[in-house]
Amino acid sequence: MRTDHFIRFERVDSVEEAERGLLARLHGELLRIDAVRPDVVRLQLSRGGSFDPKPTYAVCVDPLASGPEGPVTWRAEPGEDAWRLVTDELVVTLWLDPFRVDVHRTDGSVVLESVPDPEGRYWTYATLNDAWTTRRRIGRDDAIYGLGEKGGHHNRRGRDFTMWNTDVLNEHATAEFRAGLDAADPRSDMSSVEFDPYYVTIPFFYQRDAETGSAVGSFVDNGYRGEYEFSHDDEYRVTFHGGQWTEYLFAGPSMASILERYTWLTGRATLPPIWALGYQQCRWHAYTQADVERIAKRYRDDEFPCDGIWLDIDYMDGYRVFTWDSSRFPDPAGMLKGLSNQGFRTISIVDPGVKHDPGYAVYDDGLEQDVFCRTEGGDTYIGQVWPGNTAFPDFATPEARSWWGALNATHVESGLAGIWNDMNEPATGEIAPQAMLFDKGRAKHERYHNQYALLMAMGTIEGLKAARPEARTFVLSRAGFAGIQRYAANWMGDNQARWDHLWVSMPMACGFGLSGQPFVGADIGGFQGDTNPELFLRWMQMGTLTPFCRNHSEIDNIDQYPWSFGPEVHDLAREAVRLRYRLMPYIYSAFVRATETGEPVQRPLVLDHQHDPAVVDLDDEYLFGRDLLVAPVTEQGQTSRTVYLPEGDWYDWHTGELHPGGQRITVETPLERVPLFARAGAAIPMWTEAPASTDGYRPESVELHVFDPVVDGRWESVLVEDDGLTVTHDEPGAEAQRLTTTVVVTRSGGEVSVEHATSGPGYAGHARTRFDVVRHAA
Ligand code: NBV
Repeated sequence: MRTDHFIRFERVDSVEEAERGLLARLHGELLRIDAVRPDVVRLQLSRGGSFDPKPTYAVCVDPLASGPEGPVTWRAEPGEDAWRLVTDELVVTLWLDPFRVDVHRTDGSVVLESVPDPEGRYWTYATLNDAWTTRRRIGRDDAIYGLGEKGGHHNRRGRDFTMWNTDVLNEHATAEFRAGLDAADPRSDMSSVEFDPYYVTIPFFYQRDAETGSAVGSFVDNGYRGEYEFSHDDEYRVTFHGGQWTEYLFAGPSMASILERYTWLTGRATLPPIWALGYQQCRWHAYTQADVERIAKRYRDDEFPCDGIWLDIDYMDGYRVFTWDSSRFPDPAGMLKGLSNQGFRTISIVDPGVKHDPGYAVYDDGLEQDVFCRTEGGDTYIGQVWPGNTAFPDFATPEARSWWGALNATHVESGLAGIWNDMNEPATGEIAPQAMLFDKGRAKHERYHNQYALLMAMGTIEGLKAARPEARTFVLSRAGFAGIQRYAANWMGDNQARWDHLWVSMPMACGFGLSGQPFVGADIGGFQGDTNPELFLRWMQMGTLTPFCRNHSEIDNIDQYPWSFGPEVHDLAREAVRLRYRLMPYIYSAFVRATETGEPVQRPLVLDHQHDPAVVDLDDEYLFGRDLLVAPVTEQGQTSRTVYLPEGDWYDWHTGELHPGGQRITVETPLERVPLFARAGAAIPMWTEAPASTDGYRPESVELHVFDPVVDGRWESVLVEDDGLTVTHDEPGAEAQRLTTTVVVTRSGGEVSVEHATSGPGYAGHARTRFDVVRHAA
């Protein structure tokens, strides 16, 4: 029997060579260190003497199956003081007494170094009341990136973060956290851009060494509440309040390679339907069918491109999920058909909470099928959401996921194109969620809380695929966990109509992108509070150059349609949206790359320019795809701003002026445009015009905008074309129904040449007969 429940892992009792690495025994527990890929290792510590076979649903491959490089070569080196696990790229040192783990690259550079406590004792891991803590070395000027959706600057160094999916604007959900903070702490103000925690949890981060610019990565596969403390001078600490310690360490040194490995483990986004990349019209408002039809007609009359019309909670009958309010929507199928005839897709919100309402079919059936979460005493757990008392599907069970999938499948039979999942932190209003147990009452709430949205999206996707096996799926989720990119896009929840919230959506989107989720966007215009013409326009100009582009605002706000602010804003917003549509082939190809490599669509400059110290803290501009640099206007009345251009040469999109990189320049920001630059050497594919929507748009030609390089070299750009809607692009190998065009721009002895070659079997409906090469020269 244990007498001390504060377990300090102080000494290793024995070590042996195991299937893929080392197996050690210490303090009655097991420690496994496995070679996953040449530059990735996994550390696992047991509880109660055995390993948790599936800590979370984040990892979707067998980590011990071969990676893309083939079988990993490794060897175990026994020793007196330490055992070593050596791969082609890593050396893991397991020190026996005192126990600690250090990881180095084979060139001796540090990946992880354990840090002793103030008494000089190394525990590496310690558990107290089931909470694990580890301490490691960090340089004072090292940068930290990732952790998914977090507020504030994209370099997370100097701050502490909590991992607990939270309905940010719910004062009950945030009370405990806020109470623990000093009133002067910016994170105690729910409207602050540093508020923490947020809706999404992704326990994955990068540490960039200030001296060498090299990066390492860590992903802790644990869904319990956690804390990352990056505010200490020479060490960082990570704590998880339950579960086991399962961690993947990535040696880098490039951030791109770490991201490739991380998304190999947790999966990559599936290719979205092309309409999901168009402009989306959303608003929380008690619309009637006639209102919705009027808005759609207005977009078409105004020749304002738009692909998606969204329905928020008021389309339902008393907030009962999977119902329609028939007084306001007398003929949903007819409405959806009419919208679809005009080239619109319609997306409806579906919250997880099922109204506690005996007699309501979904509730009755859920009870009968036993798919709701229970309390310890066996009651159905009840929270408070829109419909009042609400039951929550137990998405930890496959039965509940399938049940939910089938409900979604029936729901979209009306003609809905996609599903919008809100309140899936899960948000339970005034009632704390902790009494909500999972897995038929067998699992504590804490084990699944952060995974709730991920599991919900899994169920939704299962249903959507069954309903329309040939179609790509689209789900937008507010909450999420590592791996959410496999099933859903994320929007950044309830932001505010404020300039600082416009700014923070950049580092937030980049944090998502670096954490495996490329399909993200903020509510354009700002959700909470009334926007104003200038803020709305500037947000549209930025939002149209982000992965997910949706105008959304809260009920009772002033109207926030593009036409709500007079003709000038209307025209300029339309110009911004038209540019997005003209760039669609480029944006689409960037998404294809994201699905293949994990490379984000919107990303901080540090990802592509990791060794440039000038971009380490730069987060008021970003790259959109590989070749466009966007520097939004983030302040009211701003008429110019400075822009840092990284290595390379950059063409001002609007004036054609060429600027060498590696310098900060000042550019004018008149109301009609935000600074946008194209990389010299790039070939940016564009449609020749902006269609009303992507629906049925099959142009005869695509323009290849070539930005002439001014130094000798070779540049490659890739365009992928397919039908944009079905899964035929995903057939194996050469069967994939798509066309891939590689454009090679070469400059040699001052001469620029452009060549392009297309391969692939094509796809149904392909109409392009030519490319028009448009040259941009200095
Ligand atoms: O469904 C209403 C809103 C929705 O518009 C918003 O986008 C979500 O983030 N929802 C939150 C619930 C109400 C929040 C105050």
